[in-house]
Formats: sequence, C-alpha cells, structure tokens
Amino acid sequence: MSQPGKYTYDEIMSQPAVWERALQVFAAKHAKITEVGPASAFKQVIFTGCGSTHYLSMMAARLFEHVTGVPARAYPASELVLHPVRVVAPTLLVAISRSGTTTETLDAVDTFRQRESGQTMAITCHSESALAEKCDVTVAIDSARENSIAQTRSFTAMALVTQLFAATFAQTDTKPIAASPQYCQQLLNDYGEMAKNIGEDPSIERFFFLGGHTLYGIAAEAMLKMKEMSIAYSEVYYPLEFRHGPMSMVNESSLVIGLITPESTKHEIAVLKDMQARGAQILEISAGEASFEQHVSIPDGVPAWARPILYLPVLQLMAYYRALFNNQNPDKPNNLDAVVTIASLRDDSP
Ligand code: F1P
Repeated sequence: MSQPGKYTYDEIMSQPAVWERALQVFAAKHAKITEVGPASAFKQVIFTGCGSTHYLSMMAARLFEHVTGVPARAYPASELVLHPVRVVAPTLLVAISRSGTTTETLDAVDTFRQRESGQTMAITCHSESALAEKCDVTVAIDSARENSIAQTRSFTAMALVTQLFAATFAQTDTKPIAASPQYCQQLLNDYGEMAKNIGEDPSIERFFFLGGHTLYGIAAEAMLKMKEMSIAYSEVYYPLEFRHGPMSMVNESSLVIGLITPESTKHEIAVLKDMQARGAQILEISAGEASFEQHVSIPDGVPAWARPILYLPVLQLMAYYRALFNNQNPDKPNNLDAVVTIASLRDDSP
C-alpha cells in the first residue's frame, strides 16, 4: 500500500518528462494532423470533453480561435448530445478524454458523426480506446496516464497537444514550445515550497481561482484539482466577473489566486487589489513583474500561445499539499472514479 498521495506527487513531478514525450508524439503525428486540412478548411471547430477535459476544451477553444481566427467553441460532451448546437459546416470536432471511454464523450462523437459531415479528432491517453477507434485522427500520449484518479500530467500533456494543434493550424513556428518541459521543471523547483506553505496554511479556508481568456479553463482545472483532491472550498470566476456578486464571499480566510493574462494585466491586478482591500490573501501568477508579495513568475521564454499549461503545475502541487493537510488521499478522491460510464445518452428508451 503506497503512502497517501504518493502517486499524485510523483505524477505531478513527472510532468517535464511527460511533456517531452507529448512533443515527440505530436511531431510523429504531424503529417496525419495536417492531413485534416488547413484551418481555412473549417468554418468552425468544436472542442468537447467532461470534467477536467471540458475545462481543457475551454482553454483550447479560446486559444485556437485566437491564433487561427477560425471560430471555436467548447461544450461539455453531454450538452452536444442532449441539446445539439447549430453547427456551421464544415466543422471539426475535437474530442478530449484521458480514458477515451467516457460515455458522454463517445456519445457526442456518435451524435456529431450522425448529424454532420465534419471530421473528428481524438486527444487521449489511451491509443487503443473506443474514442480513438471512432475518430478520423487520434493523438494519444499513453505515457501520460496516471494511477491517481485526479488528472494532472494527463491534463497538461493533452493541453500541450492542443496548444501545438492551434499553433500548427495557425502556421506559427512551433519550435519555441520545445522549452516548455524545462520551464515546467523550473517552476516545480522554484515554487514547490510556496505551494506547500500555502497548502498547509491553516489561515486559508477558501480558494478563489480567477482567470480570463485561455486561462479561464486553466483556472477551472485548478479549482477542480483543489476540490477533487482536498475537498476544500474552491471556486472559479472570470476576473472582472468576481466583483459582480461572488466577491461577497471574500473574507480574511480567503486566498484569491489571479492567473494574469498579458493582454489585460492592469484590469486583473486591479481586481486582486480590490480583494486584498477586503481582507483576502493574494497569489499572483503572471509573466510580468510582480504586483504582490506572493508571486509565481511564468517564464516568458515561450510565446503566449504556449504559456497556458505553465500556470498549472504549481497549483496542482498546492492542491496536493492541501489534500494531505485535510487528511485526504489525493490518489483516491472522495466519491470519484477515474472514468464516468453511464447508460448511453443516445438510448432514447424512457
Ligand atoms: C473525464 C472525468 C475527469 C474527472 C474524473 C472523472 O474523464 O470526468 O475529468 O476529473 O476523473 O472523469 P476522461 O473522459 O478525460 O477520461
């Protein structure tokens, strides 16, 4: 019996090596991926997944649209089955699933293929999965699988693929992203102690993750890690939205974590200052110069399109330490299974 959290800690710390592998997998599949066609071949790209992979889809959709100019949306897989959206053909559906067996995600692909003439791509950690079978193109990083239930390295490896996918379709030079694994290692080395101190700080009872643009999906994943692993009070908001009501929950036992975008730093920092004035502790994560004492510096040695995943490793560690502080085993989160399988949503029997 391994000590509680051993799998989770090792999986978080293995991300630099797993990201290297994800870069190799993408390079090996590059020709197949570009066969899907240039970005201009599509009027729309839809990203989908469930739980963590829905949040990943949110990051991927904002990034893809930002760098290619092609309209992109993210939906939970269940929504695509139960409330089909208007699809502007030709559409590319990108289905993201660590297991490749989540019922809703498989159903979403089936529904799309039945209704649309578009193409489908799978991003997964199981190359032999049902999802990989169903889709026209599959990018699988099998080495990113976890023994833990909560997604950590699988999420960032699949997110790395979506960042590369967007840059490739935008015909942007993807070579700079090769530095990401070493920056991940640097962040884990430089901020592991800070993550532990925050995770074990009894004065913090509420966690608020704020992120805009591509960082909303990353902030949502950080919120879910904190919830899943440690059962702590944890919420996510777009930064300026936080003032419109939810900040009523801010008190002296709150930590507001700002995932700061380069494009709207001034406005997002102003929100953090407002929350500090209301008694909250602040953790700023940004590529710029620090405005707050607690600051994680995101390396700017990679282009902006390659930065979203760099915001996550320190926050994963923070959730891990809070889990142990709360006497939880992050390897086996309360109530959760690694995969949610239910009766098919496409089974219309009453
Ligand atoms: C989706 C998922 C995870 C969640 C939990 C249960 O799995 O909902 O996002 O954190 O592990 O499964 P998958 O479709 O990505 O395999």
